[in-house]
This record gives sequence, C-alpha cells and structure tokens, in this order.
Amino acid sequence: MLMINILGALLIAAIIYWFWLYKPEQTQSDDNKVKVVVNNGVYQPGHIKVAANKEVELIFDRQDSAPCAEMVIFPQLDISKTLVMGDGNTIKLPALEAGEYDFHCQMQMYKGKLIAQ
Ligand SMILES: [Cu+2]
Repeated sequence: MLMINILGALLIAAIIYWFWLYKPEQTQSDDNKVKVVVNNGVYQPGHIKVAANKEVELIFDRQDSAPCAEMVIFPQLDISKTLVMGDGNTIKLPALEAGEYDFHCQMQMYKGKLIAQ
C-alpha cells in the first residue's frame, strides 16, 4: 500500500514537472538553419529563434522510434511531415512574419515553438 502511494506521488511529481516546470532549451540561429533532436519526449532545442522574413530550414533528427515522435505538425503554417529515423528530415518553411509558431507531434506530447523576430 505504501509502495503504491509512493509511486502515485512520484507520478504526480513527474506530471507537474512535465507540464508546468519543464523549460525547453533555447537556441538562436543566425542562418535560419536549425537541427532539432527528437528524443525522450522533447524537441531539443524546444524554443528556436529565427530571423523573420527569411526562409527557415529545420533538420529533425529523430532518435525516438515511438509512434508518438513520428510526425511533426506546424498548425499555423498548415505544414506537417512524417519523420524517418535519423537526421534525414529537412523541413523548409517559407519566410515567416514576426511571431510565434508552435510545432508538435500528433498527440501534442512533443511540443516546440519557433520564434521569428
Ligand atoms: Cu506524440
């Protein structure tokens, strides 16, 4: 019984960490070309700053074979792509107006943000 309580408390702590406390790694790109590693439930970096009004190239390196990691979706841009294992996933985005653009997997467990400025 005690064991179950401890597991429950750990699970709650993990959920709180995941949804409220986790701060994604940030990166800033000068040439608008960024490599993003997909593994362990996070995009690394998760927050990507790029220059606005300039085409963006993202190279996704998928290390997680779970189906959850299979697709990346940019809802505001109406772009989605199925990712193969490894780093052969290049996504070219049009020049973006300044603003924030989300990207996530189909279940929204993996979440990232593109910040054009
Ligand atoms: Cu997912």
